[in-house]
Amino acid sequence: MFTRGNFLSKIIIQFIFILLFSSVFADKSEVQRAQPVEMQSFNDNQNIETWEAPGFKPGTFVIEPADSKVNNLKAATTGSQIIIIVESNLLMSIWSSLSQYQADLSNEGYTSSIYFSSGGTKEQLRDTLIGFWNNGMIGALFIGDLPIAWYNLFPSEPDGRLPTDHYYRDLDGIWGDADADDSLDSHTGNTEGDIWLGRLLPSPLTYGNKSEHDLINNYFRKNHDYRTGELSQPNKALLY
Ligand SMILES: [Ca+2]
Ligand SMILES: [Ca+2]
Repeated sequence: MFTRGNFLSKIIIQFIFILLFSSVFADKSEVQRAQPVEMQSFNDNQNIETWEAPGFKPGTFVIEPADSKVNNLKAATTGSQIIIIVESNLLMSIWSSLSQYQADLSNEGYTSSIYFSSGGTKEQLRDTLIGFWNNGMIGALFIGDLPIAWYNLFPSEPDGRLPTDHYYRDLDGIWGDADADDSLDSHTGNTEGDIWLGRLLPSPLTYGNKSEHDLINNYFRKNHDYRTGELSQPNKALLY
């Protein structure tokens, strides 16, 4: 069952994840002087409505293999597959970073495929993931403005809605929306996560004059440096 306790723990884990990503987006100089206070201000500055994916424009759901646009991206074959889904508008601006990321994953024994997507609903995106999962996907990375799922944890409270990516991790559980207000309100069946999921969502962030693709490219540069031993994580953590 989707109890308040386990849901809250998942939400907290997800927000820690988001906060960690927010710190990795920054330049090295910014990370060196980053303090918990700065991370907190990132969270406080968010208008909860902006989590509706501000650049997201609902419309016809499109998802296609990226190699139809970018010819040096590799397609997954077999093995531990990772699926990377990129907002269509960002694809061409970050393709070299994606190519490096694929090479890094390959060096670690993973296969990966990149898709670009626009429009559609959370249900369509989750159905797509179910298809990938049935063909060996172990995890997925969302980049850019893709549909966000909301869960109405406390229906009687005005701010009872929270975004949750667990919707995209639990692919065989049953998610309900009894009052059809587009906010989930029940979660039953096999509620454990079936894949891992990461989301890089730079559109709510402001950092100097950096564009969304600047922030993503900087993130992947640091990701590559970390995977090749050029960059290490400090022995610090944010707990609350
Ligand atoms: Ca499950
Ligand atoms: Ca609902």
